[in-house]
Amino acid sequence: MKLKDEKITKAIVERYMKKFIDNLNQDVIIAGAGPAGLTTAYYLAKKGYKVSIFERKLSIGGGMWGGGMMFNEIVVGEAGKKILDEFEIKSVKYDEGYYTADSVEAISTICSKAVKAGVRIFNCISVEDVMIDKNMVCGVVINWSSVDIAGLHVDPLSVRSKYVVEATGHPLEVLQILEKKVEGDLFTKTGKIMGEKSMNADIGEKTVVENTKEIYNNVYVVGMAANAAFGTNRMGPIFGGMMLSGKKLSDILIKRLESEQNLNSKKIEGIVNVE
Ligand code: 48F
Repeated sequence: MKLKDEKITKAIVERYMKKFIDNLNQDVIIAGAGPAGLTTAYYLAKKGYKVSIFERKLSIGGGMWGGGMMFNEIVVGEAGKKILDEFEIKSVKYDEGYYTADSVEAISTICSKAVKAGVRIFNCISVEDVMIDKNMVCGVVINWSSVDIAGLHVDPLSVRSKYVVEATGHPLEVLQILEKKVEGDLFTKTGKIMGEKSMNADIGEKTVVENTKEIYNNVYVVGMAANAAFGTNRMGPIFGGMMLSGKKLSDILIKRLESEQNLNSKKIEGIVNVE
């Protein structure tokens, strides 16, 4: 059989378009495919929810590939090790409460399991704004990252979702936009983004899980973005907190999505007044 070049093109374009169109109305959209966003997405997809991630870069994985200062090993604590075990990522005990893993194995496995669980990852696409209806965030505005990099004046497209997750890490790209555009305050002590504090692994690892929560109507922060939003410390190349934050957020969102489903079925059965 002679391969036809134009058929290869048609296959790619048609299949991509189908994938894109099938993902225009999601349960959850995540901005950023770092370890926190990917872990959140994995647990949600495993429960059967429609989740997609938009990632600015060509490669997914955020800051995990490089371990610490490009020494490609990561450190996790006891709780983080349990998540590595769940993902079947090999870890080695270094000392009491310290485990190490190969960062390449860690992030490639998390990504692979997330995709196999049903997460749709759209790389090379940046989230540049959110959609808001009556003070409720209801989706994101996206564009090719290359449009932004080239400084082209090209209008974006939008994708709807019940919930939006800010997982862009240190720069808090989505929240920075949200802060400027929303009426009223963010759900922080000051009503504004509080900003990341300096490195302290012990505090940062604990607070990243505490800070994983809703920060504006239908918008949740996860991973490093959670600490940067709520004004606590960065933690450097210890990654258990990122995965634990993702796991916590998936639990919160699963509960919220389930209670919404229950309410909808009661409406259909006429138990609850639709008004
Ligand atoms: O930075 P990143 O890895 O965030 P994370 O998942 O993990 C943080 C750790 O890597 C590390 C740390 C803790 O150990 O301090 O830094 O919280 O991943 C964020 C991803 O978001 C992408 C970015 O390219 C990266 O892959 N990103 C950033 N802005 C946008 C975006 C945007 N506007 N749209 C889409 N993706």
